[in-house]
Amino acid sequence: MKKILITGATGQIGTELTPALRNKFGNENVFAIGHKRRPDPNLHASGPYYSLDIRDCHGLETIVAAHDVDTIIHLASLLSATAETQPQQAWDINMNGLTNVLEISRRQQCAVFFPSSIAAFGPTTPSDNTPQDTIQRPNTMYGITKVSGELLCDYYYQRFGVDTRGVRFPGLISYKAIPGGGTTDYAVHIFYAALREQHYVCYLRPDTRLDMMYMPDAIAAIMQIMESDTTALAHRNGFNITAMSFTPEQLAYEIKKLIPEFTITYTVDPVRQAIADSWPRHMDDSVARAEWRWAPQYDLAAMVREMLDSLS
Ligand code: AKB
Repeated sequence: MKKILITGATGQIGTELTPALRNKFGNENVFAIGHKRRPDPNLHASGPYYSLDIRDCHGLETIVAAHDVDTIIHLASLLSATAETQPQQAWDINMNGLTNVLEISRRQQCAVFFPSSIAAFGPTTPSDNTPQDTIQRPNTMYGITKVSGELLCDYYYQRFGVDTRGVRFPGLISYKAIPGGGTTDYAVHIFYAALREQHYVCYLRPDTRLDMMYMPDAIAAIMQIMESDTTALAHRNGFNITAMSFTPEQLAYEIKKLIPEFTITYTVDPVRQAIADSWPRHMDDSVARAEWRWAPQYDLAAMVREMLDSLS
């Protein structure tokens, strides 16, 4: 990685990944692409920023070619809950965006990072210790675009030699950027509510267990897999990775240890609950640990402490 382009740079991951990559590779070598969301002023001021719809293949290729980009980190996509409200739009953005990135990478010889998700699994997948290679029959549009994306990335590697790599992210938790349109967003919103109102109304049932990860571990994972020796990789795309797995009830209990007056109640949203119920409760990420030494640093207690410290 020398010259890196990040799509979806104004989203939850991009807001933290862009400065991290700029620190490491130089501001002028990291090109941030955003679209609908207004960029953080630092993102805009610290290096090159372009506003572009990811479906604009010609516009994207012009930027890649003009700057000799060698790596594309493709983060732009609609998340699970939003995708259920506009499934055709989600297919268009998620799949045509990825197809553009892969075609440009084939022509311009770029490596590609594609984030898949726990959403690439479905209700018939074993939900405890979900294996790396298992049944993938998701029943959400977001999940369908994620499993299709994994397959398309594998195809571009096998057929055209494009250096594609990727992971299946769980819910990501960060104090720097608020997520939008996801099913796991509650695990970020709860901290703001705990500090402001000492109360949170959760849209998932108290016993809904899902995999989660604190953002510094997610950023480290992207850098690590993109810098790993490809000869050591038997898999390339869709590595299971997780750092912790908890229910809303367990997260609330951990927050209560530091804010004793905090309370939680539940008003279940049937759409997001059905999505969460179709996802694994806990993935087995031993293949990523073995192939490129994935090792998260944050557990539930450490993440809660840092989230509350940073937001107060
Ligand atoms: C979502 O909830 O849609 C995302 C994800 C798990 O991919 N955070």
